[in-house]
Amino acid sequence: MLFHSPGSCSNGILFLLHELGVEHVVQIVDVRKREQISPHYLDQNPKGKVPALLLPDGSVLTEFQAIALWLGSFHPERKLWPDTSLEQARMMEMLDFIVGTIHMRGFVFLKVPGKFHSDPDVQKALRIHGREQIDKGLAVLSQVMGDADYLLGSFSLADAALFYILNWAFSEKLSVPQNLADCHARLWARTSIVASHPLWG
Ligand SMILES: N[C@@H](CCC(=O)N[C@@H](CS)C(=O)NCC(=O)O)C(=O)O
Repeated sequence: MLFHSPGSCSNGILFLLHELGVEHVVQIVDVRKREQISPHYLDQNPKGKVPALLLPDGSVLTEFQAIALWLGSFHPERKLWPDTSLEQARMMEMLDFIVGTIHMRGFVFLKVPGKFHSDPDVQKALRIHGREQIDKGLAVLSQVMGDADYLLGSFSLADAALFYILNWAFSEKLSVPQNLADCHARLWARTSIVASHPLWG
């Protein structure tokens, strides 16, 4: 079972579940309604974040990169998790950059500066800082991707992370390098869920 908030980073994990054809149930934990801090959810996931995956053994797996890696291992023939240690390191490097830097140091400041400070001037400064991190981050991703169809050449776990941050970039009306925008359209074309579906938010 996926604990999911439509429109959040758990969109990337929802995307992967569909991409890999992994049977799953979605439990909505709407962060816009603060459902992530309900005692019931905190009982399952004391971190109070989504995404989280309830595994068949009853344990809960958290953190985007860890969940993506675990799902990728379901279908070794798809080679979503590469064979060599250098390629694996490159994959982690990319996932960590997207989640740890572009999401956590960019979009969090741009979208929810009120989490950090109540002063409107400080919030404005945080938004500017977040925006700079995102612009720099997207430029790096664009350079890494170059002329390829997907971030690391062929489709990989890193594209699931790219998917959710580009959803945010477009909903925030940011400018997105053309090769990333083209990749985003390719990713949408892979999923069976239409963009307007309430699960995407
Ligand atoms: N490091 C976590 C970050 C997850 C995260 O920040 N999720 C956001 C939604 S995009 C959330 O649950 N926010 C609720 C909150 O911070 O209270 C991961 O990689 O999964």
